[in-house]
Amino acid sequence: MMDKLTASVGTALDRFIQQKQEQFPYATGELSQLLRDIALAAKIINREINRAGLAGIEGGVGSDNVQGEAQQKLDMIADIRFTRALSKGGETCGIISEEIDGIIDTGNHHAKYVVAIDPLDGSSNIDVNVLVGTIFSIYRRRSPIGRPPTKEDMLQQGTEQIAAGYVLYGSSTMLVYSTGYGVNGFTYEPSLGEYFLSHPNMKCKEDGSIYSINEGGYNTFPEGLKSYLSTCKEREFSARYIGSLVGDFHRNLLKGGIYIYPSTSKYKKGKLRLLYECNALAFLAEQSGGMATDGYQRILEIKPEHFHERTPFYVGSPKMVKEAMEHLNEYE
Ligand code: AHM
Ligand code: MG
Repeated sequence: MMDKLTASVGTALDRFIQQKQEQFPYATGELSQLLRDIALAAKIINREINRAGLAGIEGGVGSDNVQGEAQQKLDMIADIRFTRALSKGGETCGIISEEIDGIIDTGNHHAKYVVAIDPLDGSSNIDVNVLVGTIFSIYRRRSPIGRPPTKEDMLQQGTEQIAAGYVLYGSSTMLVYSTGYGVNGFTYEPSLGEYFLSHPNMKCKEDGSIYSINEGGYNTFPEGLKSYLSTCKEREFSARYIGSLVGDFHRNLLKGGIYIYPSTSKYKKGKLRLLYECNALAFLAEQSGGMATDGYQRILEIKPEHFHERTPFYVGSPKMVKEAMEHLNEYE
C-alpha cells in the first residue's frame, strides 16, 4: 500500500504517527499509542545515558543477566523504564527482554500487542562514552484477548512483526522505525523534548564498500566467510566496527555496507539474539531495500524455539549479503 500522505522533513513524531494512523480508516490508535510509549521511554533513557558519567551510574553492578553476561546499571535502568512505559501505556500484554529470563506479564490482559526488546544494546560501550541503542519488535498477540500472554505470542517468526525499530543514543539521538510501509528516521531535539522527521523513507544502498565484523574470531570463522572477507580486502573495502549493533547497522544503512556476526568457536550460533536484536533489524533492512540472513536463510523466516536463541547475522546491502552467502555455500 502506498502512503497517501508524505510527511515532510521536520514533522514532529507525534504528528507523523497521527498522520499515518489517519491513513487507515479502521485503525484504533493502539499501535500509535504503543509507539509513543516507546518514544517516551527512550527520551528518559537518553537523559540517563547523557548523565551516566556524572551521576555515578556508570559501570557494572557485579551481577550477571540471564545469559551470564556482566550487567550494567544502565541495562537495568533501561529495562525498568521500558517495562514500566509499556505496562502503564496499556497496549502491551507481554514483553520479552534481553535482561529477563521469561515473559514479563504487564497485567494488561486486554491489550493486543506483545513486544520483544533489547532495552540497551551494546551497553559495554557506555563506560567509554560510545553510542548504544534500544531495539524493539512489535507483534500482534496470538492468544485470546483477556488472558495472560503465552509462549506462542512471543515465539512468532519475524515475518509477523507489525512494527520494529531502534533508538540510537549517539552524537544525537535518533528513533528509526517501520510499520511495514518503509522506514523513517527521527532526530531528537533535547531542548524541545521532541523527535522530528530527519530521514524520511530511508533506503539501503544496493551495494556498498564497508564491512563490519569483529575479526578477532577469524581463525574459527566458517571457511566461506574467510573467503568472502579476503575479497573485501582485495577490493580495499573499509573495515568499520563499533561493537554496538545499532550504530553499525545505522551507518551501513545510510552508507551501504554489510554487518556480519558469524558463528565462532565462542558463539557457535553467533552472538546476537533472534527475537530482540536480529528480527527487528532484519525487518528494517528489508523495509529499506536491504537484506538479512543467517548466511543461508532469511532471518525473518526462522521459527524461534527459545526466547533468547541466537543466530548468525548477515545484514545490509543486498548485493554484499548475497555475495557473502555465495561464498558460504561454495564451502558447504
Ligand atoms: P549485548 O546485547 O550484550 O550488548 O551484545 C550485543 C552487542 C552488539 O551491539 C554488538 O554488535 C556485539 O555485541 C559486539 O560483540 P563483540 O564484542 O563480540 O564484537
Ligand atoms: Mg543486546
